[in-house]
Amino acid sequence: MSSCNVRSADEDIWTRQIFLTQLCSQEPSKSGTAAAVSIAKQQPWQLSVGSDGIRVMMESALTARDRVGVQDFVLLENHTSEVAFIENLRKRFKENLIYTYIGSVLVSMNPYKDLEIYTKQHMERYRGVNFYEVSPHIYAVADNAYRSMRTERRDQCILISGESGAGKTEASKKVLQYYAVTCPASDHVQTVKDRLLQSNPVLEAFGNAKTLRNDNSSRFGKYMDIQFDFKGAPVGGHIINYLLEKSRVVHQSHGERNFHIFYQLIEGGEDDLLRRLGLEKNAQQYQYLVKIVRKALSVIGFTDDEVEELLNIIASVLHLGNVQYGGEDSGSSYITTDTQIKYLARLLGVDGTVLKEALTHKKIIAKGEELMSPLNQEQAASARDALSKAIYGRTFTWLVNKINDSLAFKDDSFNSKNASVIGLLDIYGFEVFQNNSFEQFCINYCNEKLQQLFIELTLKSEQEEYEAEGITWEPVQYFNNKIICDLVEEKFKGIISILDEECLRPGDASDITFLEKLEDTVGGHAHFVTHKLADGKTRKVMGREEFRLSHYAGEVNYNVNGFLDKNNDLLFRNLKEAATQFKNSLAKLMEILMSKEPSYVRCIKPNDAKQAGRFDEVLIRHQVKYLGLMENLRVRRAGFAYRRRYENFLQRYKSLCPDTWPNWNGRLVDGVSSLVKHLGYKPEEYKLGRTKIFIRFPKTLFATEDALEVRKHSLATKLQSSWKGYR
Ligand code: AD9
Ligand code: MG
Repeated sequence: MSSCNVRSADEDIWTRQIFLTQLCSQEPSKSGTAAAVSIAKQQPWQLSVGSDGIRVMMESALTARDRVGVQDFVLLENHTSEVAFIENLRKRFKENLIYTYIGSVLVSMNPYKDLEIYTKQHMERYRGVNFYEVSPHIYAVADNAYRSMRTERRDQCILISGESGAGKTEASKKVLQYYAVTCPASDHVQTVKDRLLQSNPVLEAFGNAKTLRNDNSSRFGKYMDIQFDFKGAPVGGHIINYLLEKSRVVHQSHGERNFHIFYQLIEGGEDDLLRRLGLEKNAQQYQYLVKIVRKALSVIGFTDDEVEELLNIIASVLHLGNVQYGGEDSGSSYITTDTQIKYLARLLGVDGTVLKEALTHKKIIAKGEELMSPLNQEQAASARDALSKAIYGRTFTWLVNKINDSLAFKDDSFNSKNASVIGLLDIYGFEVFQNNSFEQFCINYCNEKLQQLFIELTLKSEQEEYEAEGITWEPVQYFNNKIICDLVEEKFKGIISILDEECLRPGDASDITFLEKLEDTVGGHAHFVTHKLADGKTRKVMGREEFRLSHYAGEVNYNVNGFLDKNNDLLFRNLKEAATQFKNSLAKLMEILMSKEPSYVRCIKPNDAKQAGRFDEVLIRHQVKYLGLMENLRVRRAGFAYRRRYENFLQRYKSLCPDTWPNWNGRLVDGVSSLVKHLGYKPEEYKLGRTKIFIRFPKTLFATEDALEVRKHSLATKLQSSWKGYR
């Protein structure tokens, strides 16, 4: 009995196919077993061939396709059927096959458990190997982007999208790890690799938190450039961060937590450190984590003093949170927690009296003179919160800048402008909560922009490919979410412009007047709804402080409470930089991404319970819908389901035609042409482009695959007899 040491059914089917293809391309005169053994020796996988082995392998290769589904959705028989799409996902998920392609787009299901598919051996398997010759994997995407960058000298970007908890951050870490292990290294490069890798635990400690949807939710968006030199070694990096959810510092919804670093510090800080910071220990649980973060900070190049400073600031924010107020009869406020002020003054290096005044008064300018006007209890508490948020936000920016300094290109002999770049985008996923505020509005707007980019670029590149190959095709209808992007960002008439205008307007501007302005300006828009109906009546199902946007991913009700304050940060009033700044930085990001060749990873969350093995069909169908996967598939299939370069096609199927077997020496296109004619392809079933064959229907390809199996079967029977003879 033969055994084939494979790790999954998916790999099984592919390794078998590759094995058999190679077997068929051996010289016919060579003994079958000798051929099989020599092939097995060249493979990374273990293969032992027994007397009835080859026959068994082939039978299972055919049935495996039914069991594990297709590894590229374009090969689905019924490509317009959502049911078939979901069924394929389900089959594969059950077999722990979390990756599936739509052409070159990778669909990734979060397994919620550790799979043995990220080992060094796996990395090696994907290194320099053709996309289609190995089973789908995030490493294949990483490797493909790397090789395109090297061979075509074109900057690349890998765009990872999906809702909160779908696996974006994990995917981006896998990509980074892949480059760290497989790219060439020298001493300097090793330092860069270490720093790139260590930037993750640091940013996650300060920028991630437990939410209802994800225990390690990124509360900021991240775009990271990895720079490579002409040898393909990573020599630098740069991170751009987007909109940290600062409000989490002072408020967390029920069941959610503050940023990880606070717990790591309190629960894992050494006793004398906590004493210095005026903090009390809680538990031992995080001892390990705070050490990881400290180690990571030191790898990145933070000095001990800088780490201490950073922890001082984190402790200050904790102390600020404990500052309490009392109220005077006059309406002004005073601080009741003097110990906190004592620690704060020391940690922040400011005078206690000045700090107290700053936390209970605001500066106003009257008749050209600066005066301190007292705040009432409520105002003082929000000034305190605003200070906490501002300190934390600025610290985060400082941290990112420090990481960027440490990742910056140091080698004078090489100009960073000559570096090739792979960008990695891991941005917060689309969010719908019970109560959605300004933060969700920005996050979901960002997702709209990315979806638009996806639609434009997938369509564009598909069209470009047909054009380059000289193939005509019919464009596909799809929902273009530009209409929603415009609703949010259009100059003067868009939601952001109206919000900015209200922030700038002196007098009685409030969240409610903002909502009223929205109703006046965009009230008739097909994707915008409030409680007010066109005939003046009210829509009962909606609150009076809400507006609803019909996003491409679903409907979200936003509560306008706090929109003005958050847009126009209370403490550092800089009216030109508010949601507009976010809008501009997103526009810049789109520019960066457009200038690169994109690869896509579309992450899907299998259930809301964060559990392994649970396939929640309703939830998954919703994501398939809003990620536009069916549209993506339709576009991919609009012309042709399958395409392959002539040399690869010929190599795989040449044994099926006497003209091309064992070798074809003429022009590749002529070889392919003879081959498909011999196979009986009808003219409407395929087209020959400049470098590739395009096949319209999967069934044509399956028939060819089956023919290949049959041929191998008969060859195997012959081999089996010779195997017996050999023994
Ligand atoms: V958010 O928008 O930042 O809230 P992400 O980033 O999409 O979200 P994340 O990558 O953090 O989600 O994944 C959530 C959790 O799912 C991880 O903490 C892991 O426990 C789990 N996960 C995700 N991908 C994998 C994987 N490939 N293998 C195993 C995974 N577990
Ligand atoms: Mg994340």
